[in-house]
Amino acid sequence: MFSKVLVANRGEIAVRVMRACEELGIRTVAVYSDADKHSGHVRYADEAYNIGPARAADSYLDHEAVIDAARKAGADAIHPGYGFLAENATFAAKVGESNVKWVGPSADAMERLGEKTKARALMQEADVPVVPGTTEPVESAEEVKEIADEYGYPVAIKAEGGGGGRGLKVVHNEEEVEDQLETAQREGEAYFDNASVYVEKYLESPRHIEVQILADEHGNVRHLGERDCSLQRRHQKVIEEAPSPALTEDLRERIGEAARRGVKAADYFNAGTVEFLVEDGEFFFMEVNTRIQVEHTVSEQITGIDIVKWQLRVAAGEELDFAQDDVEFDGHSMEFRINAENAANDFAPAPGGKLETYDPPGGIGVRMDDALRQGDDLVTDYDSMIAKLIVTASDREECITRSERALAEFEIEGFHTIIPFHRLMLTDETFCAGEHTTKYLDEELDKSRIEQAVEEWGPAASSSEEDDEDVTERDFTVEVNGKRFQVSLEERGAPAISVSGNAKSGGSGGQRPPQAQQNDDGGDDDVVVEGDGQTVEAEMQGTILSVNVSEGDEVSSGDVVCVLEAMKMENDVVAEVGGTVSQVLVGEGDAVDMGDVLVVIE
Ligand code: MV4
Repeated sequence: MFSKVLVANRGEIAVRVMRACEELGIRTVAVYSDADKHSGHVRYADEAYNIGPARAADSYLDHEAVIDAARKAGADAIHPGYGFLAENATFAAKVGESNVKWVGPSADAMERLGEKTKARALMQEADVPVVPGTTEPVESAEEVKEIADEYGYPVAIKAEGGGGGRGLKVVHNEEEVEDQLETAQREGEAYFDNASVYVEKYLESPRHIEVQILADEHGNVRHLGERDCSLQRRHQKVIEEAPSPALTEDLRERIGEAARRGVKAADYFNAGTVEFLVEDGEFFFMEVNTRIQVEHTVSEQITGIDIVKWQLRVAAGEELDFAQDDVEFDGHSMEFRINAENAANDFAPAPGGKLETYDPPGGIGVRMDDALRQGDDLVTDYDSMIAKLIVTASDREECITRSERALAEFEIEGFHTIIPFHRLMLTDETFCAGEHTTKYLDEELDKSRIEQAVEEWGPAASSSEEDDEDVTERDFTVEVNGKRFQVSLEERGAPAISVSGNAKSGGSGGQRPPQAQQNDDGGDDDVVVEGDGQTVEAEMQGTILSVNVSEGDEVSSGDVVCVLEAMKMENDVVAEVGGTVSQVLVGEGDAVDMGDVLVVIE
């Protein structure tokens, strides 16, 4: 086994890999850019090297800088995580040449599967169903039309180097062929330095199903079941789960075996993912991802197999020690990507900010993969995903209720996250029924429901709309007849005042600055209290059961002025100070809001 591994990545995946190293007794080396000087992966590692400026091209993507750090550290292997250099065959080859082990497939296998038409031909050869279409690049509009005539419109024109929806053009009729072909070629050239394109029959509403593979250098290939990643927004996955709610046992078995066959035919080793489109009970190969993926976690949860540890063992030459039949699937798991984005504003990434509160959930079935701590500054240079919540339970139904519980526990303050969006999905009929396809978020979900969810579960909406009105909100913990209540009091038209100076939480006689007070229920029974009397206020919403004082009465501190029924309990409202009752503003049976003035004592 290796003695020291450099992790050429950042954030949660760097920490994930280091955790596996830790358990295997391997020392860990972090690399970081100027933007990540204080990031979690640097904190976690045994040693760390600055590899350049914030710009990824000058740091995390700089081949020489990464290899140089490995040399300085004396690392014997490099794990690339996902993204950055993970699928760069040139870099993988360079690592090998520098006598450091690449924790991943061979550069040759990466190349074989990186070009889409090559991969399609290879899979077809291995008897893996591919989407009907070409296994050779096409050059002319005539060729596209011929294929479309054979399979029928719509067809997809895809860039050879494509991925993530870039360089994918859908053609609905003959008139669109010329333009779309040109666009696909142009995008392929611009994004992937490769103008070559090919054509497939376009499936209108497929599910995205991918199979996790582990393979060693001795010819053993195992699959760890499928993941369903159909819930995507603009080609970004948001929730992934295993197993898929859309597969029959028979389809599951066939798709898993097809993935094994394909990977075996490619002479592939290490971890990998074979992606499929599934529609009407049929599955079609789409592409292979030659790296660990963000959502590997859900496969780990239902199989109990540590995929990252196996990546390291396989790279060190070890043989997989379990047969396909030994892989047992147990329960259901969902991964929620916690992105710092505002779902109500087209998922705009947070502009930055400090993690003022970070209090992740715990308890049975809850796994957090993250790299941050409360107080950290948000690093927005690379990715908006700040953490992953992975929830596991005995079946999908329990997984959904457990996920609702876990997401409700999750407290993050300082910027928006997509937690409200996840909570919406867990109440969404289509998602809960497991009937969503890859089109669902972009084409079917009503946007106003997202806005509602953010309003309901997002960061307290107080600031922006109400700031100009001088609203001070103060939180109190009160015990009423031994029961604990958390209340927030809103004070309108008042200068900000500190809690310690003015809060009187026990009774209802909180002192206000000597100026006109106004309650804020917006109703027609607004009360203006003149002068500098002591107000007795309702400390929660409820109903007045009885009023025990009249105007002109003398009261002493501790006297009951009225009884308020709230939350099914009768609460005595007492005077905090003695004096003369100058105003009684409520009567028996009145409904009052928290903060309403009940009685004034001069
Ligand atoms: C397709 C397809 C339908 N038919 N190919 C999108 C990303 C790229 N890697 C492949 N993609 C698709 N290819 C054929 N022949 C539909 C998609 C697609 C999609 C696939 C997986 C997950 C989400 C998606 C959203 C839109 C389109």
